[in-house]
This record gives sequence, structure tokens and C-alpha cells, in this order.
Amino acid sequence: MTVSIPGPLVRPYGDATGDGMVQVSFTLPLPHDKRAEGAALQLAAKMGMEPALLVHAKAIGPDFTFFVVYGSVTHLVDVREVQVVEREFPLLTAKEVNAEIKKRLRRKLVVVGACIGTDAHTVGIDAILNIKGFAGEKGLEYYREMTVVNLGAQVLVPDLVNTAREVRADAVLVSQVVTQRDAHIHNTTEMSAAFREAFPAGQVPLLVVGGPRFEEGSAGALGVDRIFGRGTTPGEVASYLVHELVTPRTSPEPRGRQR
Ligand code: B12
Repeated sequence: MTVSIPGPLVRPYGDATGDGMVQVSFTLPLPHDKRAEGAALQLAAKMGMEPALLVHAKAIGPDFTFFVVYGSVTHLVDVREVQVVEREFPLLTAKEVNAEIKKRLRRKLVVVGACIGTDAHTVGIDAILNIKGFAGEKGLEYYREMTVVNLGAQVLVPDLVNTAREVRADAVLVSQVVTQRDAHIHNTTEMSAAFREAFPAGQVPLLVVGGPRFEEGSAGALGVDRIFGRGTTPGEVASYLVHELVTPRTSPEPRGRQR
């Protein structure tokens, strides 16, 4: 049986194949009136939506209007140009993770987690760390061979660094959900710089950040080892930690953090 792969050139699908229909929502800093609605349609046209239909407009206070616009985009997508980042490590079961750590590291793997800056969204980091876990998988606290220190919300970077040093963390897991004014980027960059300053080269814990709005492939620019995004499960994180800190690469010794 031959499986036909769609593309390589595709358009969005609304009512009929290839009609290009999309729906977007945005807010303009204008009071809700006919002029504001015209401005919304002008924006839609400039975004390549032609024709565009204003399906919703609602005042948000006296000076702003929220819009939903539905229309056909003129753009084509070339599937051949899409770059996909493949997972670089194998997925292990909790049993395999524990066995690897016990056999190769021969001590507990120590993980410190926190939400830093003013961010109080702890649900994401708790999904990864708390024993009850996420999406049917137990969190890292469930793993017998891991010691997990969850510092919770609004942790200051110096406090995170001190705790990581005190507990001799192998990995530091940071969550950033609020992205207003690029807070997630500023906080992460500040955090990674603080760790590089506080630890000698080669002894910096593995730095991992997660949150729904980090740009894939930006770990290097943020000074961290790995980014995890929307829908991450604890098992993926545990498998990554083993891949990075426990499983031998060229040398038979686990990388771990030098102690
Ligand atoms: C619950 C919630 C709150 C709760 C948080 C309670 C708590 N204890 O966490 C409360 C009510 C306190 C709250 C407050 C605010 N919130 Co709020 N909140 C949400 C909401 C509805 C859900 C977030 C959530 O829990 N998602 C579920 C978890 C499981 O998903 P996740 O965080 O993405 O985590 C997953 C992955 O990203 C990843 N992950 C996340 N972190 C990490 C870390 C590591 C190390 C790893 C490996 C993986 C990982 O793994 C997780 C599991 O897959 C979202 C909207 C939404 N639907 O997403 C808004 C939202 C995040 N909040 C928002 C805002 C603006 C606020 C406030 C500023 C509102 C205000 N004006 O007061 C305040 C800020 C408070 C603060 N100081 O941080 C905005 C953020 C906008 C932005 N992009 O910056 C959102 C998107 C709502 C919106 N559409 O405007 N919020």
C-alpha cells in the first residue's frame, strides 16, 4: 500500500481543501467604532488575508478593541522547508532510569526545581517534579534514585544558586510561564549567567528550562543546556537527565557533576 504524503506545497483548510482559511485574534489600541473595525481589516489585508471577514469585535475598556478575523490567506507553505528538531535521547521507563542511575552514578541524582523571577505559575514545574506527575506519568519525586528539591514560586536567582550548591545539584530545572516583556528570556539569561559565575567551569549543574513559550533551538542563546516546551512529560525529562548525566558517552565514567 502506498501512503501519500501531503504537500510539498500546502494551504490552510477551512471549508474546502486549499481554500486558505485562517482565523486570527488581536487587540488594537483604539476605541470600538467603525474606524477601529476598518483598521482591523486593514491589518488583516496586510497580513495576507484576502478577503477577510470581521467575525467578532468587542470593546476592552474605553481605549482598546479585541477582534477576531476570519479569511483566506494568500500564502503557501512549503513542507520541504520545515525543520524539525528530533528528540536526541531515548525514552526510558522509570525502572530503567532508576537502574541506570544506580548502576552508573552509584548515588542519588540530585535535582533542584523552581519558578524564578516574579513568576508564580507552578503548575508546570509541579507537573514535572511532584509525585502525582502529569499525563499519566509520575513526577521525578517518584524516582527512587532521584532526590528532588522543589523550591516553588518566585525564587530569587541567588537563592536558587545557593540551594543548588548546598544540595550539590546535578541538574537545575527552572520554569518560566509568563513571557510579558520577554520576562522568560531575561530571567533565564540572568539565571544561567549567575550559575556560570558561581560555579567553576565544568562544575555548573545541568541547566534546564521549561515553559510553553520558549523558542525551540534557543537554549544556546539563553545559556542553558536544554529547553522543554508545552506538553512535556516527567518521563521525557528523566530520560534526558540520564542521557546527559549518567549514560557514558566516549568515557566510561558518567558525566554527573564533579564532586
Ligand atoms: C493557572 C494560571 C494562573 C494561576 C497560577 C497558579 C499556579 N500555582 O501555577 C494564577 C491565577 C495564580 C495566575 C496568575 C497570573 N497569570 Co496565569 N495562567 C494560568 C493558566 C490558566 C494555566 C497555566 C497552567 O497551569 N498550565 C498547565 C501547565 C501544566 O502547563 P505549562 O505551564 O505549560 O507546563 C508544561 C510545559 O510548559 C512544561 N514546563 C513548564 N515548566 C517547566 C519547567 C521544566 C524544568 C520543564 C522540564 C518543563 C516545564 O511542562 C509542563 C507539563 O507539560 C494560563 C493560561 C493557559 N491556559 O495556559 C494563564 C497564563 C499563563 N497567565 C497569564 C497571566 C498574564 C497571569 C497574571 C500576570 C495575571 C494578572 N494580571 O495578575 C498572573 C501572574 C502571577 C505571577 N506572579 O506569575 C498569561 C501569561 C501571558 C504571557 N504569555 O506572559 C496566561 C497565558 C493567560 C493569558 N492567556 O493571558 N495564572
